Order: sequence, then C-alpha cells, then structure tokens
Amino acid sequence: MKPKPDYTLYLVTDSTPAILGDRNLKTIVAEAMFGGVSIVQYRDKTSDTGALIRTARELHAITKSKGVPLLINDRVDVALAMGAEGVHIGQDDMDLPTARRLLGPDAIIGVSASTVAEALTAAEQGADYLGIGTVYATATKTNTKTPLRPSGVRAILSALSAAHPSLPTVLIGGLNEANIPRTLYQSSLPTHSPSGIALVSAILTSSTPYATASALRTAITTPFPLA
Ligand code: TZP
Ligand code: MG
Repeated sequence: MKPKPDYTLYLVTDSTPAILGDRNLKTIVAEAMFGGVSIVQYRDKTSDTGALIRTARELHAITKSKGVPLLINDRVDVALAMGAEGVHIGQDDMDLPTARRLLGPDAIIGVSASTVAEALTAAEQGADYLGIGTVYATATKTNTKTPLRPSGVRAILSALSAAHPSLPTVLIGGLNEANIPRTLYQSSLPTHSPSGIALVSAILTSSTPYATASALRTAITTPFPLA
C-alpha cells in the first residue's frame, strides 16, 4: 500500500560545506525529526554513487525508526538500490513515467514545478506531490528562474485546483520561520492551501535543529495573524 506522507515540514538535505560546515548530517536529521520534520529528501549533488547509497542507507535507518518517509533527489537508481520510499525529480531528471515504471505504483514520486505548464503535466502524469518554487531567491540554489513569490504560487495552485484539487503541494526556496506564515497566507486560495514547506538552510544551518524544526512546525501550522 502506498503511504500517505505528511508533507507539513519537509527537510531537504545539502552536502556543501557552506551549509553543513563540519557538522554531521545524520545527527542534524535525527534531531530535526524529533522537532517535527515529517518527510526527508536526501539531496546530495557532490558524492559519488557508492557514497550516495551508503549515506542514503544510514539516513534511512534513522527515518524508518520514526516512520518518516525518505525520498532521494534526482537518483532513481539510488532509491532502487537502497529501498527508499521514493524520489524527488526535477524537470531535467529522469521523466516521471519512466521513474514510475522503475519504482512501481507504491513509490512516492515528487516533481519540481516552477510554471503552470510543468505543474499540470506532472499532475497528469501521476506525481504524488509537487515541489513548487523557487518561492524566494535563495543562496542554496542559484540556478533557478525568477522567484515565483506568493502570486506565482497562487497562479499554479489555481490552475491545479480545477483538475487536481487534492494533489499535495510543497513550497520551497528562501523560506524561514519569519516569512512562512505570511507566505502561506498570501499563497493560498480559498480552495487550496499548500500541504507543507520544504527547507534546506533554515534547518541545516541551525545549531539547535530540534528547537528550529519545532518552531518551524508552529509557524506552518498556526494561522496567520490577521488582526
Ligand atoms: N529547489 C528550489 S529552491 C531549493 C531547491 C532545492 C533550495 C532551497 O533552499 P533554502 O535554503 O531552504 O532556501
Ligand atoms: Mg534534480
């Protein structure tokens, strides 16, 4: 049976010294999960295939112990090799129908979308969720198009709401505890709110990942103060 992930607080990992310093990724992930991270994507653009599989296995041991799904960024082969719950693919990675054929119906497959057309195509091809971004410019990923900002997110959600009203969506890019409440408020439609927030630096650069994840979860789940 396919799991139904909780996308509320979605941690995307990074492998660069600029973000991790000399800290241990597995320790940060474990602490952040105790603070409320509900899904983890292992994103590592620098390690070779052997190291990717080894680290993914180690992370999987940690996530599995809490029932948190682990998705692998880009690499369907790595996900297959170590039995991750799924993958996250971008527009330049393996296409979704091929990934689905390789991983099977129960795998969680997420797709990055930065335009209405990309979102609708991924939805029609059976993506399990969409990563919508970049919402705001971020130093973590610089090869992105013009930031969508909340108005661009709303345009995508509005296009999805007709044919794919229940497809989960996760916002990514430049998000932090301070800007999450208003970003969620400004990005939502009456009929559709994003299912969660994906973050790299806000969690990975924190010296207290437990407290940071917990504060982020509160920022995501507390209604925006209108008064
Ligand atoms: N995809 C779009 S933006 C981004 C990715 C992987 C990086 C987001 O990083 P941060 O540090 O949360 O802004
Ligand atoms: Mg990719």
